[in-house]
Amino acid sequence: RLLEIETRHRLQVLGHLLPPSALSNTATGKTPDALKILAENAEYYESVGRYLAFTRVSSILKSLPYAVTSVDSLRGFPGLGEHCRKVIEEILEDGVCQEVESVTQSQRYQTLTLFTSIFGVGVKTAEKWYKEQHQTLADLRASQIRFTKEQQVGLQYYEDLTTPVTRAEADMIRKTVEEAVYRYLPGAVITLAGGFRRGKETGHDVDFLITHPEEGKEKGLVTKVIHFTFCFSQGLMLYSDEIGNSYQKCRKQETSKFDHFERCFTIVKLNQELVNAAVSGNDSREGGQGAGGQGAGGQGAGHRPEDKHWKAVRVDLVIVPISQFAYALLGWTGSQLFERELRRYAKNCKHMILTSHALYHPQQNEYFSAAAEEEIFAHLELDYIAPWERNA
Ligand code: DGT
Ligand code: MG
Repeated sequence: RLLEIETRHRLQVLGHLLPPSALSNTATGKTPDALKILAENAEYYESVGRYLAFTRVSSILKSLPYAVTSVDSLRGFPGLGEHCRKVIEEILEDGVCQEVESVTQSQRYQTLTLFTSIFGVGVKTAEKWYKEQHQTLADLRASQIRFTKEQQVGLQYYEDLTTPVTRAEADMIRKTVEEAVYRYLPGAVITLAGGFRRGKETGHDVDFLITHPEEGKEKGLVTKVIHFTFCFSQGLMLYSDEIGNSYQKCRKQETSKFDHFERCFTIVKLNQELVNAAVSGNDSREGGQGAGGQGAGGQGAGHRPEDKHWKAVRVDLVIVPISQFAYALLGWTGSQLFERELRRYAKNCKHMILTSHALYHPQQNEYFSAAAEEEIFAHLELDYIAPWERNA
């Protein structure tokens, strides 16, 4: 339940709890707190258990509406193991935790943090490159590595893709998506999900769910519509990876980690002049080209920065049949930790499997339909938790 507490108090709590060194760790442009650093480091050693243990405690601490001044006040906290206690105690006493300091100073941590921040690079690949003695983006660019298509664009637009996307930018992209979708599928419903739906002002990407009140009408939207209009015909698309719907109601799919919606992971050109104009209340758009508008053929971030009026932005488009929409909305609103905890609760406490498609009771072989998120919480016998309370 603590994970569900409103998180607007996070910074206040962190300011009390953590040393300036942890707060101002800008090695990778982030300011992760001490336990988050240990969580990341555990992830880099593929230790899922330790990653989750640190992440959960970190999230709980961030959500507390008061400052932590002694470890004793944390007695009885869910998931607070000996290791976390020691870290918190050391920080409270000395203002710094030696373990965290040595992790942040280690070359391995710094390199893996940098490499995993590249679009298309996971821990395994980052580790492999690190073992091959690469340490910087320049090393990678100068290497003989055969990059995947994702990694190529990840490196090409690295600066843009690691610059947070603002709400104004997300709104502008939404207009472009709407124009493309309504042209082919009037009556479609487009919903901004992910962190923006949780009230965050910035995100690393923009997530949209697209559905239609008449089930089946949404089929093929990605390939037939978005691909040819929103993307290539206007030269707005820098990268796209399309996947067809592969969902079938069956036990095997309900236990799969991934979802099976038709979707398109893209990187688009966002015209920043139009965003600036919209922000200053002077939206002079003509013809409605929200994203891009600079014509085809991106030169890559940083090519001629003074002439570059666009920004590469990651946009995920997920096409959802209306009967699964409530589940998709819940699954794609996040946060990732919130989703993980909710699914864990469903499994351990209710013996049900919750996915972005359905809620399923394997023993009773029963599916629970839901027309809105509220109904899913009711099926799980939980009070409704609003999106802005899901920032675990
Ligand atoms: P952000 O973009 O930095 O503001 O953070 P979020 O919370 O928007 O995170 P994001 O965009 O990675 O994902 C949004 C939610 O959607 C998150 O809870 C996890 C979920 N999600 C993302 N990718 C997938 C996927 O491939 N399959 C499923 N089932 N869920 C996903
Ligand atoms: Mg997102």
